[in-house]
Amino acid sequence: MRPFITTKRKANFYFHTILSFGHGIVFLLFLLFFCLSCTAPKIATTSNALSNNQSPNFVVIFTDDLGYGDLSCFGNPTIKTPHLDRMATEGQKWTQFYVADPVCTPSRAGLMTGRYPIRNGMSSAKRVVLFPDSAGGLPAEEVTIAEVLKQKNYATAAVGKWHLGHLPEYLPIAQGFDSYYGIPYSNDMDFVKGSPNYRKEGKKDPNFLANISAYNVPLMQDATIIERPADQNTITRRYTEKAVEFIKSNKNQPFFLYLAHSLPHIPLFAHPDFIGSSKRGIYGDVIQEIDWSVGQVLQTLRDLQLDKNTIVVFSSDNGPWLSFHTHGGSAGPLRAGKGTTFEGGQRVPTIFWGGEIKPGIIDEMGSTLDLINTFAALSGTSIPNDRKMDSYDLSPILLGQTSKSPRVEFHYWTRAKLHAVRSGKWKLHILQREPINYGKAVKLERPELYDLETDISEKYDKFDTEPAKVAELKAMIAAHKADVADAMPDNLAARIEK
Ligand SMILES: [Ca+2]
Repeated sequence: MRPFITTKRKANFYFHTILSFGHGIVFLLFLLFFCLSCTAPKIATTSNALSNNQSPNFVVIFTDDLGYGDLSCFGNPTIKTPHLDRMATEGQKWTQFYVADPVCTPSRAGLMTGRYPIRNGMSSAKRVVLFPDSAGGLPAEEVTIAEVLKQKNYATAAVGKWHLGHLPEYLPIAQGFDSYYGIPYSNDMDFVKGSPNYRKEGKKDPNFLANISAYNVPLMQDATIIERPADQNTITRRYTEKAVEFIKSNKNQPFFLYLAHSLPHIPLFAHPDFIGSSKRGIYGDVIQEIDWSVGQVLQTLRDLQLDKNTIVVFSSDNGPWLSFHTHGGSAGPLRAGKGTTFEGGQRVPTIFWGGEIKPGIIDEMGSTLDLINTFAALSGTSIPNDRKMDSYDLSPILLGQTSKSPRVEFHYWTRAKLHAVRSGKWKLHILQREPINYGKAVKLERPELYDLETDISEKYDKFDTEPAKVAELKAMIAAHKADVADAMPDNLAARIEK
């Protein structure tokens, strides 16, 4: 097995620090860290792993632009998601789960590394996400979930949308994945000039279907383009087949599958079997096909008797793209959507399933940032300790050993700016981007304070009546800004020179 640290310049990763015995203080700090990390979570984890006599498998099913209100089990009345509903009943449904940024690239960088994108160079004031003319990607020195799990020789596969760099040195196979099958950036990129305007046509017809030739997006196997334009009508089905094939061929060893659907990001496409299957137009058809796909993955795990030893997470990379009207999703009761730091942009429908997870509805805070630490705890691997991490171990709450999440705060970043902070039930906004799409961010003349427990829709500003809370959250913002002052420079904005 390829030792992951040497696959690229992973300078100063944790073992280096651990072995620096000459540096007494560092070693003492390590001992302290080690002792602290040996409390409840690690013990629990070990027993879980031992009961199955094998490290648990992990599957992350990540959708693109799916809103908080788009699944039946999160309240949608016209989209049917029986497989996800069953998954939520058998597992844990998390109602306050956040992504690291309200758009694709930085959100994915947060999930993969457990670090706010401002730290890892994937947040930029100049560009929102990576594009086909981008020269950059997730820096090589960042440590991904796949690389963490490679400490225990996990088989790893990325299937679907990547969007952390399409050049060879940034693709999944350079970031700890054994294989990659999917489209390297968004499915609306490489637009062919002269094709119908999706925004215009989609507003007229909830069932409008683009021609796949309007988007010259490549489908890749590892670092090779195998189809262009990708046939997006069959893409969800083919991702599913690849995912099932990977699980079957690795059933006898620990594996990590990252299945990142490129839908329901516009343009919307579904297999003919699903066209017209919902009352919600093509958007609903797309979600129902993704639901079918989830069912295929979970049934494969049951059939192979891997369900008790596999943790599956379902989530979305950001909120719904509201400017596409019926072709965008719904944030349910949450305010605004994709591109904003209101709840609709960053709170996503999330389900954990499998293994020893205790079924229930969790109204505590969690984040995709926490997956790397949680998976490390459950697998007995380590996350980097030579850099600042923003990841909490959620395994004690997943396993029912506690009802409290270790995450009690969240910082809302986008485009290299801190917009808001949440502590407990309180959220303070200092910057806002207007509700739909990518309008200019506005610095508020005075902050706005919302109680997210009694006011989930961020409607009733409590700034005037809670001065002490405002002061406390302002102090948190100042402390967090100071803490990220040593962040990596913008690695997202560089363009390929022509
Ligand atoms: Ca997205």
